[in-house]
Amino acid sequence: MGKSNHITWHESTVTKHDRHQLNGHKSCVLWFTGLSGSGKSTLANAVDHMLFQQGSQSYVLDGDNVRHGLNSDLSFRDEDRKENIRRIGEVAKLFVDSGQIVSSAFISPFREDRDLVRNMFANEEFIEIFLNCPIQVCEDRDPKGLYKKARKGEILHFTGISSPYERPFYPEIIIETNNLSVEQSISKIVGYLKDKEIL
Ligand code: PPS
Repeated sequence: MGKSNHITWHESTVTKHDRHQLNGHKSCVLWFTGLSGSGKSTLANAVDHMLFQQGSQSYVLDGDNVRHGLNSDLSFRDEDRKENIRRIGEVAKLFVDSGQIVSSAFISPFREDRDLVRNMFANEEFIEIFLNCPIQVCEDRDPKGLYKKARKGEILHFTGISSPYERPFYPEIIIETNNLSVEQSISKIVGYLKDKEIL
């Protein structure tokens, strides 16, 4: 079933700009992408914590968590990952409309799907952060023991093992998480946000 023809868009009385003025910063999505174990949740939460402590409006959307609820009907097959990312893009857009800085931590392995989300936003609102970490390092970290299971064939369609990861061509930020500490990574992201006058 497609979209109904009988729905009408209502503009909000309070605009995004009004919310930016109240919050003292602009809103955007920090779209973390990378392999399992590359540090997406760690960095997204660290940025969120830092922003929260300084009084900014911020929130984390995390792959594992969202798949417990909103997207619990989706598997890790390509078409379901696509739908996963599309829905998250729409959710992130609502958060950005509400004036927040959203840190989203999804593998989001397909370029086309990430670009679909990018196109939901104004240019400066979508900040793709590629966590560039060799798969050997992610596999050595294996924080949830998933690589081990994937190697044994106990998890199918596992990113980097039995399902592809497409690196972004032109991410706004690249972080080599095997070379930078969490603090160094956060200051790189905050530096970017200040340069772009989001903070
Ligand atoms: S995706 O590709 O963007 O739709 O994936 P995402 O929603 O971010 O979910 C990734 C987390 O799910 C766990 N998990 C798997 N990851 C990759 N491939 C397979 N087959 C898989 N099965 C379960 C895993 O904990 C991922 O979390 P991270 O934080 O990336 O390790």
